[in-house]
Amino acid sequence: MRLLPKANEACWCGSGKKFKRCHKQSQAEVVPHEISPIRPVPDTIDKPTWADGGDVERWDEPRVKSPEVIERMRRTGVLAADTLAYLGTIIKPGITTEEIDIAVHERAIELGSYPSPLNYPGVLDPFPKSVCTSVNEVICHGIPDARVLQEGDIVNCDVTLFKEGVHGDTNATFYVGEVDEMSQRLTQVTRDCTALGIAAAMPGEPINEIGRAIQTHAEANGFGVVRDFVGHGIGEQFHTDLQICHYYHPSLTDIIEVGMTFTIEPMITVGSWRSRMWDDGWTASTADGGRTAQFEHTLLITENGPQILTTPTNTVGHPYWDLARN
Ligand code: HM4
Ligand code: CO
Ligand code: CO
Repeated sequence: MRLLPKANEACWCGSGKKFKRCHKQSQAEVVPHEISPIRPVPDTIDKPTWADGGDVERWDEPRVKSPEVIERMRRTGVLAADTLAYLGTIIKPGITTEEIDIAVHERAIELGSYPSPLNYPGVLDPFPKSVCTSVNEVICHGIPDARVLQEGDIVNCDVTLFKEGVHGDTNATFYVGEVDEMSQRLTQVTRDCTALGIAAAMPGEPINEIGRAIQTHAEANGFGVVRDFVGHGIGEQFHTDLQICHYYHPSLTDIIEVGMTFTIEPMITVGSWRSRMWDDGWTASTADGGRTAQFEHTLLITENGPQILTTPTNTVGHPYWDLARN
């Protein structure tokens, strides 16, 4: 199913104009801008191994967490969620992605936490900023830079904080001013995919039920599911070996257990789900330049089902992804 018209076909919005004379113009590709120098973190903050140039330490962390680790993860999860919720109040046309980074960096420190992405090793260079900001066709891991957000853009902000020896990871896609109907539909379907994936994370079920629920809803709406990036186990490590695919993968039959903590973070596309990497070694965009959206939560599996650990302080009981309607 193809959702976008060809350049000379009528625009999807019903204006009667050709697509290329109408909404295609809001599809100018995102290009790299200047990246400012790395911001320091005071010595009073507890840091992960990579903060000062060390490697990511990988070890055989238990998938089922102790009650004591879970309590720490609850506290860090709320701080990450509060930081993301705050971003929802400052994202407007005219702000740069670097200003979003400054907000996260300063908040993280105020909260006594380390912004986990900062200096995280990659295939080329370490990630140079404190948050990922992914605009329009950028799928994930966009680096905050001098680009000014334009009316009609969508931007995903992915916040991970490290405090008390554990990480909390959450993201949301925000509208920059008013956005076109297709972007609204994409964002709403992605939010629903995240909710359906979370609802499928029941103890005793195979882990691939999560991706099945997400893929079914995305494809029923004519959208694609990114394959190249997955959800992950999380705890004392930012990313453990546990992978959560957002599409149905028949061989991933590990059973979801009470006490597991992992993220669900589907990336949904208007067009092709295939990705391309920018020369910076981090920024992943859609291969066809179509828009993409994402939402993420850190979850704890309980006897009764999934619990969201990345719920902000003052909106308990409200689905967190509603925050993206700013
Ligand atoms: S690095 N966000 N995310 N994301 N990494 C900076 C910001 C980042 C990731 C990531 C989703 C799944 C897995 C990973 C990962 C190793 C292999 C080093 C553990 O990096 O698994 O990294
Ligand atoms: Co994240
Ligand atoms: Co994540």
